[in-house]
Amino acid sequence: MSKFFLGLDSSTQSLTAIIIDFDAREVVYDRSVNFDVSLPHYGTKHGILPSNDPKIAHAPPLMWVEALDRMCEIMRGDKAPLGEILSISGSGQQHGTVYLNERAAAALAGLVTAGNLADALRDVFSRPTSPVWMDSSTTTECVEIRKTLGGAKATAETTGSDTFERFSGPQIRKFHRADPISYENTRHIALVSSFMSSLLAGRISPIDHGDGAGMNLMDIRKKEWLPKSLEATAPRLGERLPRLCAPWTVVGDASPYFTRRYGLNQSAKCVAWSGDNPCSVIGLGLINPGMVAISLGTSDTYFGTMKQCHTDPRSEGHVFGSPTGDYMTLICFKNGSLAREKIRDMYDMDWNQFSDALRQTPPGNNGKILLPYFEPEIVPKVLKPGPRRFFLQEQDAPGNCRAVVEAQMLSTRIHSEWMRVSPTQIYATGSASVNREILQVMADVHQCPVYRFDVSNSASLGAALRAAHGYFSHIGDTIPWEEVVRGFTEPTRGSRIDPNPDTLPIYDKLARQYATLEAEVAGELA
Ligand code: XUL
Repeated sequence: MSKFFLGLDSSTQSLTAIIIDFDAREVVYDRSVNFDVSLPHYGTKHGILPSNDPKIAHAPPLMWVEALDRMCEIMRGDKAPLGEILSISGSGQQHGTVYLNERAAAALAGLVTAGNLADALRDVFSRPTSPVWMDSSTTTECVEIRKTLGGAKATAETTGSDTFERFSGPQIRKFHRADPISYENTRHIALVSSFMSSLLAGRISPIDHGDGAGMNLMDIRKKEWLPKSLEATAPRLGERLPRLCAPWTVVGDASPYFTRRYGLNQSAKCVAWSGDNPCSVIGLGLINPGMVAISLGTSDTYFGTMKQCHTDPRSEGHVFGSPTGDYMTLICFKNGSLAREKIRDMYDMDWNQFSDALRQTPPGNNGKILLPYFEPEIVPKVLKPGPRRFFLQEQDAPGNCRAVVEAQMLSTRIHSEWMRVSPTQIYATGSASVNREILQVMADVHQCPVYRFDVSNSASLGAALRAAHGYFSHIGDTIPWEEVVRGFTEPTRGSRIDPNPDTLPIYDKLARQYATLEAEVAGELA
C-alpha cells in the first residue's frame, strides 16, 4: 500500500498543499489557494492588509483559517488520497504571531460540531490581526530587548539572532505596550506555524525549535524558553506561550472536523509545523552539515547547516533549529539580482553579454574590486547606499560585471565563516542560477562543487518530508534523513560545476582584501 504524506505551506500570499507518495518518491498532488484571489473579502494585497504606515504589515489570521477549509475542499474535489494520509505537517511564514483568548482551546477541541472553521473560530482572537515578517515597526522594542539582553552580540549568542523588527519577541512587546488590555485577554500566543497546526490537531500546539528560534525568546542551545528574554519582552509571557518541541513531535491525531468532513484518515498524525526556512532546508535536501543552498533572487540568501551551534559575532546572520535537530543559518544579502541587473543595465547588456564578460575576465579580476551597495545592505550593515570601486574604472564594463559577481560570492564566503563549516556542496537556486558563469565564480570562490537546483515549492515539499520523518519516528521506525529525502531533492541532472583548484590562492587573497575594504566602507556607511 502506498504511504501518503501531506505537507502544507501557509506563506505570505497563499496556502499550498503537497501530497507525496513516499515509496514511489513522487509528488502526487500540488495545489495552492491564493489569499487575495480566493478570499477577497479579507481585503488583503499580496496577503497583507493595507496600511497607511509602510512599516506596518499585518494579516487577518481568520483568513488563514478559511484558507485551510478551502484547501481541504479543493483536495476533496480533486479526489486527493486524503483517506490514506498517514501524517500531516506544515510550514508557516516565520515570525508572525497569532493572539488567542480563553475561548480558543475549547473552540478548537469542539470543532467536530462546527459548521465551518471560520465561523467556529471567529471569536477566539484577542487581536484580530497578526503582524507578519514584513512588519518593521518595532525598532524601539528591538533596542529595549537588545539592551536588556546585553547588546547585539549577546542577544545573538543566546537567542540565535540579534533583535530584528520582524521577530516575534519585539512584536509581542509592542502589542503589550500599545494595547495592554488585549494583551491581558490573550491566553495563548502562537506562531503562524503552531497556529495552523493547532487547527489540524484541534488543540493548542507546541512551537517547534526551528520556528521558536525566530522569536528572540528561545535559548538557542538549550532549546528552552529563555527567562531573561521573556521578562525583557512582556509581563507573564511564559504563561501565554506553549511548550517548545522537537520538530518531529506528533502533536496529536487529526481533529474529527477534518476526518469527518473531508474524509481525512482517522488515524492521521499531526506532526508539529515549522517555519518556512527550516522546512525549505529539508525541501532542498540540506540534511548534513556543510550542505549549503544559495538562492540568487532579488536578494541573495545563504542557507547553511551545522552540527554545533555557532552564532554570528557580527550579529547579522540568523541561527534557527534545523528539522534534523541540528542547526541552520539564514543570511540575507540585499544587493543580489538588484545589483547584477544594475550593472547589466549600466552597460546596456543582456544576460548573454554579461556571461561573455565573465568569460573574458580572469578569476580575481586582476585585483579590481566593487563593493556593490546599490541599495542599503543587510550583510554587512550599510544604511547609506553607494557602490565603491577599487582599482576598477567605471567605464570598464567586463571588469564591473566580474566585480559585482565576485563581490557577492566573496560576501557569502566571508559572512558565513563564523559557522566554522566549509561548504561541501552548494545548491544554487533562484532566477540567476541558470547562469553557468555566475555559478563557476560561486564554485571557485567557495572551492566546492555547485549544482543547480530547480525548486518551486521547497517549503511545502519540506513539510511533507517532515511529516514522513515525524510519522516514522512516532511508530518507532526511525529512518535516516538521507532515506527520507532520497529521490525528492535531487539537483538538476548534469548541472554540477567543479571549482578550478588554480583559483584557490587567488580567492584566498582576494577574500582578505575584500574583507578589509568592506570593513572600512561599511564602517563609514553604517
Ligand atoms: C526569515 C523571514 C522570511 C519569512 C518569509 O527570517 O523573515 O524568510 O520567513 O516567509
